Amino acid sequence: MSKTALITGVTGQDGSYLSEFLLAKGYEVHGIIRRSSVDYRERIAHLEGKPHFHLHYADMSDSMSLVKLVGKVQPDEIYNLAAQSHVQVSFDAPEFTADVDAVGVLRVLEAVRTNHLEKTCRIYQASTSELYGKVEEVPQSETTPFHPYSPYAVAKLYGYWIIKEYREAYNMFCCSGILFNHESERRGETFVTRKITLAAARIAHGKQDCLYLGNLDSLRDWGYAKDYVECMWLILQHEKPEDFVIATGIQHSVREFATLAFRHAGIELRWEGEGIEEVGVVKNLTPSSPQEREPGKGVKIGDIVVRVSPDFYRPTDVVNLLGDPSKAKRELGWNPQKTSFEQLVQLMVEHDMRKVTHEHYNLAEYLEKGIVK
Ligand code: NAP
Ligand code: G4F
Repeated sequence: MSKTALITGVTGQDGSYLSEFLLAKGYEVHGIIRRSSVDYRERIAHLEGKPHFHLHYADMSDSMSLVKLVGKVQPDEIYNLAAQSHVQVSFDAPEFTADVDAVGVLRVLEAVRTNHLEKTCRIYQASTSELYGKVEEVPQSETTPFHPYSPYAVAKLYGYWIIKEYREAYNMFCCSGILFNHESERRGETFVTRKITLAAARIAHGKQDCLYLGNLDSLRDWGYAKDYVECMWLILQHEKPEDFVIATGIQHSVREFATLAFRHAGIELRWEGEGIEEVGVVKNLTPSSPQEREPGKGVKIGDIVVRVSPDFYRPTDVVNLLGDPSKAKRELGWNPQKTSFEQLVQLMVEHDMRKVTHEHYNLAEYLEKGIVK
């Protein structure tokens, strides 16, 4: 008998990879989409129409839609990935963030209880390393105290605790994956990694002059999203409901990410100045770089291609995330370093080099044809 999964946030980076993963395992996959004036479903368009993939309209801020849908689908597993997931945006829209990211979790749990599925339905909650916020120890593990440091993190903290509460109060199989940053070619374009890889590709091809970033010193433990969705599934297959840190155990700064991304785009950078005055200058162009192939087009040695802008500073910023994935390694048998940092940056840059040069680039079509993984 195949299992039935319901994914909230199916149109997002993780939702699209998880859908592919579960379909490959033989699941019947149901996803929640929300009404929008434009259809923005390019990450899952290649799955639409497949016999075991189904989409339904609902919204995390609408309990009735969730109750009805859970009753209709009768899922064995729910993956609650839906969220206003951008930390900086949460400072501008804190109430919406709390409604979706905090109360939304409660609505999912209550939808399961209302439909009397609490004994059979397992629930995965997309918790986050942002819970550690103003970190109290490095590296962070399942026992590190939380210190949320943004409206997003505070909302996610409620999600974490309400999951734990329902596990203890009602004996439900509900768990948090405390995931550290994970990126991919499908990452939203305003998160720092994707913003950098797209800009490096555009700058290399003479389509953008300069990239403006915020805190270059910020440290993150970056992994590959495609590797991380496997863990979401493993957490729900574990014999008992528990929370797990999912991370690589390796840390890099935003500056290091940018240096490597530009290098893959054929631009060697050197950094000059400090703080708001810091700039990334073109030190060298590698022989295979687009500029070398098309003389006169694109950047030159000595050009400033990265600048710091206070627009991208946050009122409070989380600056030292490093996860300890020992428990996931030991108890789930998960390999935290399947895709290295270097491979991750390379695959994102290669993808964005193709995106900026192919006039008719279409993610949905490329996923369908297997050109983008
Ligand atoms: P993402 O790409 O931003 O996707 C978020 C998803 O949530 C989208 O499908 C979005 O739908 C949906 N959503 C937002 N508000 C909704 C609402 N009111 N009702 C229904 N759906 C709604 O995020 P992601 O990177 O895949 O992350 C998945 C989850 O993991 C999120 O909860 C995030 O907070 C958490 N997380 C992510 C990371 C990471 O590094 N990626 C790390 C730790 C935790 P639309 O397409 O309609 O906007
Ligand atoms: O890429 P970011 O926006 O990701 P952030 O804030 O770490 O959040 C992501 O990861 C969390 C897991 O820890 C998830 F829960 C969350 O949903 C999301 O997926 O920023 C990373 C760092 C920050 O310190 C930020 O200040 O990069 C710094 N940064 C520097 N310049 C920038 C920029 N961030 C963005 N988005 N844009 C910049 O120009």
